[in-house]
Amino acid sequence: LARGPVVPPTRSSEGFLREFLRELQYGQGVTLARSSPNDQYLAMARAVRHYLMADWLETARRRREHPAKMVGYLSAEYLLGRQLDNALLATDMVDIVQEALAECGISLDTMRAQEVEPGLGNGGLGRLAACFIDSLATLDVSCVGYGIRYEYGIFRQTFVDGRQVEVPDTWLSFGNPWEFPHPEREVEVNFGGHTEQYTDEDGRERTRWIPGWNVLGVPYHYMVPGYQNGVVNTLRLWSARATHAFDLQIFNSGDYAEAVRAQTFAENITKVLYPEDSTPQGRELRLQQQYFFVACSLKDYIDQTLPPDFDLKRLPDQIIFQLNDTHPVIAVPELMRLLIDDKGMEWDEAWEITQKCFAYTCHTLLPEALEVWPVELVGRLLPRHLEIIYGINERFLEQVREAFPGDELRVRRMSIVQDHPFRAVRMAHLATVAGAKVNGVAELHSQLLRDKLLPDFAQMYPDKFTNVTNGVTPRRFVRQANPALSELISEAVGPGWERDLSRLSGLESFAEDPEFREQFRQAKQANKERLRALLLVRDGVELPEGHLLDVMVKRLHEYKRQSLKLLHVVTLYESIRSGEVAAEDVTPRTVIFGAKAAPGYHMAKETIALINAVAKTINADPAVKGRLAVAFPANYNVTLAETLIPAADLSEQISLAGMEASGTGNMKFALNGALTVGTDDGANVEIRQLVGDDNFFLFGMSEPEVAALHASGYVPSQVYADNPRLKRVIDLIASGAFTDGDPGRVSAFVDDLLYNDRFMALADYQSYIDVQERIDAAYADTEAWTRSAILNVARAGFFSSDRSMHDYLDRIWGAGIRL
Ligand code: 26W
Repeated sequence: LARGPVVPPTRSSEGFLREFLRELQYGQGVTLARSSPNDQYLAMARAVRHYLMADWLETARRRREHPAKMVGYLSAEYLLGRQLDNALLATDMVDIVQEALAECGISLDTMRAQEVEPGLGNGGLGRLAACFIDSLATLDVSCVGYGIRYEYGIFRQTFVDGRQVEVPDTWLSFGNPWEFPHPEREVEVNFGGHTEQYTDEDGRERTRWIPGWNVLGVPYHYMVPGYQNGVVNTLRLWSARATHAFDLQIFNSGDYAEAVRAQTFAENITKVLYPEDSTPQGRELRLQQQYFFVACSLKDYIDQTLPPDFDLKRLPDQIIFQLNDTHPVIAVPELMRLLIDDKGMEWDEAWEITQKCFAYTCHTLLPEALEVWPVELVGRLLPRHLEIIYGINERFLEQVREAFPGDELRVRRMSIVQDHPFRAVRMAHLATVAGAKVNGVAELHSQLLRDKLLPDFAQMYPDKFTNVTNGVTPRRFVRQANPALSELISEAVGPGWERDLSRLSGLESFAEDPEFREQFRQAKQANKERLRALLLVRDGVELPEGHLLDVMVKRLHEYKRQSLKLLHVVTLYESIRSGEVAAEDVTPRTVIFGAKAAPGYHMAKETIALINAVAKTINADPAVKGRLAVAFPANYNVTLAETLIPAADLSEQISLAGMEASGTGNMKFALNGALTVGTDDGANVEIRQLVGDDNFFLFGMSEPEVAALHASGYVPSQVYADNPRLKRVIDLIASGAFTDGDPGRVSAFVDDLLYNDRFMALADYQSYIDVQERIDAAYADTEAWTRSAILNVARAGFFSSDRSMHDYLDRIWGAGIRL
């Protein structure tokens, strides 16, 4: 027994009950009779874990014994969502567990509700990382996800008088049954100090880094189960600890309080996730986080994962590190440092290896979202890395001068180190120079990346640039979030589509079947009822019945244009109030917003306050009752998304064209049978191409039109003056009609629209109102709408993150990664 493979517990409700009660009694130390729901949740989660353990150990053994090239996914964020249901689905244990719990008088739904989701990410980028590791496990690709175990994830959003107030996310305070700490695998990470030259035994001039201080990284392992395939990969999240030296200091100095303070200082590094998702603050602690987790990850891989005598010349055959945006890019000089300073390699050889070990994914087009780190800061925190970055830059600029003689302007544009407006390292340039490949996240984005964001680099390295359109995991976002639709799909196309989403195309012909359409509507209706029940207990919100459910959920950002959606809501309201249209002629609609604002993003917070103010006024006005309602549940997160998205009729994807890199919520909505109203932006372009113009509501300027308007000079106040309807709407807001008669509370919002409007909401206003009128009419034709909704599902199989992973394998990670 001791020498054989790990034997999983019996797969039956009796078997599970035994595991559960053992965990409850011996793990939690309580009897069933005296156990709290939290005791029960922790015990059952650990019992579920038992069923994954044999596969986890077996997967690890298989990967050790048949070493194939591995993907090291480096991401500062993983927005995982709740783990329990995911594990139950991966092990196909829902029924067994439900039955066992029923024996104890416990409901599975109560257990589900106990879990606080690990919110270790901001939005799209973090959720994408979570979808990708899910898909890699399902495809049995060897992958380790590396990241940070933040003690506090994305803040919990509350509203006080309609304004956002952030509350710390204490996700770990009731215990976390999903993680495995490995303090024995701790690694040391250095910071600060200085460098010095010395001559080694062979008489070679070398550099060494004399650090000023250090911390320890303790890995916490998470299981990443594939979908019912016996594969369990690993997510390795790092947590900062004080080095043991601090313990000694207590004895040496006798200053206990000072020693403890130092400990706190070290542990601050992984204390909290930065909640800014577009404007990097250039904060020292953030750079510490970035270096901390990549230094831990590289060291862990080289010293603990590779065989002890491994020849590092062959490193590129063993690993490809995918850089999820620029956040982990400090890994590039770190690998150079390891190879040169620690392993004694020459620069050219180290650089050749490094260039093959990294690939870079860019997730933005906003210039202000590109990270630059002040040279002063990098030099103080990572003096050796700064020297290496200068070394990389020097050799790179030589190549630029060779390729484009006499073009010093270009040299300055391309330099990894900028001089103006302040001396700083441009992380995107470093990533592009070092990466074997650079990819955008949707066709349009990758095109704009080449043409607008990094054109000099695309010219110099045309073959480096490629596209991989994002995707989402069908396990969580269809199978788990939408059981009603999932059942219908299985009946129509047979089981197994969860692992081959292209099979959704089999639904195509069912769009013509009236009986299927009726079942499809019933599934949507069931999801709406589930949402109503949730919002009632979660937010005390009572959703009206029988409405078109119009949903805009995503981070609050000006470029995403929640402001434009708000102008539409106020337009509907104003047209009923003014008597321009009779209330009974209006298609009943409930608009749901969900959005967190970065705590320091003033305009975003003003927009939240205004949405809440508008909602309050509209929902209290009998003149529009039953016709128009607005809901803004606080704290939109993965868990809420899983109930909201399957209930939606209309998906709002209304960013200014050329601004949203891809979007992934857009894909989740389409896969759940919502129709999209959207601009030609990000992955909307591909969604529209696939579902067809008849099943997509396109509006607004195209990216070239945006560029042209920009060039010709955009004057938003002129648009306002020229459009009487828009003028009435803005005037109504400006009058204080939604803010208890106080115009002061809306002036920042209104003035920005009229005199700045960087993202051209007013320019797209009329087009948006027009398309929404078409939507009202289309929704009234129930059969045609359902047909379109089914075709959205049938034609959206492309947006599985499994397909994205195949594209990464083909275009970026290359041969040698076993499938
Ligand atoms: C503070 C620095 C910073 C800058 C950018 C933090 C985080 C970011 C991210 C790039 C923001 C982000 O999540 N981008 C989104 O990435 C998604 C996945 O590729 C895309 O679908 C979204 O369009 C993009 O906005």
